[in-house]
Amino acid sequence: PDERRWWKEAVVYQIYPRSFNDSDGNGVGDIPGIIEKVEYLDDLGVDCVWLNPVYESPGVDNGYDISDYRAILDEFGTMADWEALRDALHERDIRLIMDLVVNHTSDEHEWFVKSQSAKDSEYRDYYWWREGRDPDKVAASPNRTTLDPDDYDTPDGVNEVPPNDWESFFGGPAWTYDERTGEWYLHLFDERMPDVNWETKALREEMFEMMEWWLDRGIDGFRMDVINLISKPDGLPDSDDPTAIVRGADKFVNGPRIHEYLSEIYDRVLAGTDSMTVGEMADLTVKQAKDFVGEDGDGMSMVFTFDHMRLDMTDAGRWSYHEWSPRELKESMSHWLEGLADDGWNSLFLNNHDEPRMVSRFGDDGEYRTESAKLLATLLHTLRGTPYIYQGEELGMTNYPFDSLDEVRDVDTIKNVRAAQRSGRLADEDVMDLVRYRTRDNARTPMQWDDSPNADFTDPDTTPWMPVNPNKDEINAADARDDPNSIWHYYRDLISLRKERDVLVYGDYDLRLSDHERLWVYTRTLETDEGRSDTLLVVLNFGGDETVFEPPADLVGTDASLLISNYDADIESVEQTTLRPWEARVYDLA
Ligand code: ISL
Repeated sequence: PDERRWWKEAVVYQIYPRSFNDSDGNGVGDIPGIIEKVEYLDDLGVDCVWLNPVYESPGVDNGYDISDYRAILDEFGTMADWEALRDALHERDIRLIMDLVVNHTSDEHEWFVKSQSAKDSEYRDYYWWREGRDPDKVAASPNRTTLDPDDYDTPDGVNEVPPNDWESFFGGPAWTYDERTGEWYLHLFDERMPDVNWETKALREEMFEMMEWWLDRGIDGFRMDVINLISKPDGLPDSDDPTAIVRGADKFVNGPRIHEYLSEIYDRVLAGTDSMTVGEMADLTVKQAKDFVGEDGDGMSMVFTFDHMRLDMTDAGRWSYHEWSPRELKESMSHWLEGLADDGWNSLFLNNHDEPRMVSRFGDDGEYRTESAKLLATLLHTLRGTPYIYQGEELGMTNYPFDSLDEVRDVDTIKNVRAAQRSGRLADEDVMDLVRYRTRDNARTPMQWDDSPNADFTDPDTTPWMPVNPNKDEINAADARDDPNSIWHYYRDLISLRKERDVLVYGDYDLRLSDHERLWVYTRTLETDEGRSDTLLVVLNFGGDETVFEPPADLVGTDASLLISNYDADIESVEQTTLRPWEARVYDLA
């Protein structure tokens, strides 16, 4: 049964601070810049901000490489600025959740500096250090690693291969040789982002204290970065699937002690607080998700999962392309909605700072940009779960027209493209098409506030850290707020509807016409305390063609009004009708 919780009713707005608003004209967004825009967030009506990492960091992965968990990156401001942001949000009843990155730190974190210094350092086991292997023995073993020797450096005279065959998410081996002690350390991401060792009790204690420290500073919860990677199996065995996209995933995703660690986090830090926790977890089944977020789970509020973000890839992973279909999207998301209907809670998103812009990927960023952006918004705000808006989504911001790899800043893109080219999985002539389509930098171009030279993200004379999309003349917040028919106003209406109608939050989701190739049709139903039932019917025409909607027989003729739509229509009842390109309708059957 549905317990009321603030985070179920909330709409979350995700801020990538580097690209949001620059207050001091150095080309990089900052915390005072966010404060200037709190009123904007309040006008839009969002209830909670998820702030991407703002901690001290050398910036190898834009802040996901943390060198001090309790300090704010200079470029972004001071702790006093952060406190002022927290207060400005709270004054407007907007909550604040922080990114929690505890699978790895920066190599500049003092724990790693000490850990690296000597084998007998008391910090040695804060990370994963292992001896290398003898290449001849590895060559003879059945799980022979296929790691490319060009991918890792060992000094002259050191004839070793990495301790196991695991790969990094950014391409190449998950191990780097360190000359200081002649051992290798594990990193599932960049080599400058070593994985911490959760087996070490002292490390766990440090993490719990750090989380408490932030909660004491008045935050409302955490978005937990790659949280299902933190448990590694004993002995760090080779992968059983040498052909996997990221080799070793079968061993380090949802590792053996993951539930122990998360329950410990809950018991030690979160129990008794009203915090929201959202676990970023790729490679998860519905059944596994329940063990994290279900009634008998580890106490997390919700999961961020990625099945629907894989529909446009082949088995070769992110650096491949596969034509997705609306029906596959409907099936994939419905699988999660139905799977967690009675136990657990979903996050609703179609883009974030790691993904292309949703209107370019799942909508139409040309002729029907406005209509399709509104349709996707209708979907996200009328499904059962917590909607996440990624900055600029509410303007219908699009992918960036990258011309060459030189314009790309993202370490993940650069390394993976290089690895895919080297292994022959990606042909040179396909590189730029795929980069334009897929790079995480699509999400990281500056927020488009108006049509001035740098879109008012930074001073007109400054070169911003990422180029501003040239379409800022047509797509920007100032124009959108002046136009009552804009995507921005549509989001605002959707957000306020969720506050008026409990059925949008707590209502059951029932998929109708499930076999339809282009229409996504569902009802949301909530039995009210007075014994009435509140029902909405959502009809989405996924594509640029007109489509005939034949309502399910039991609904034909039902009295209805139009609650919200991206087109005008006079509705008195549910009838057969021809839907226009990307038309989205929410019928109120009350
Ligand atoms: O970007 C990806 C595909 O969407 C993934 O490979 C991504 O790295 C993975 O989803 C984990 O993401 C999180 O942790 C990374 C960081 O680079 C991402 O920005 C973050 O969201 C390492 O901390």
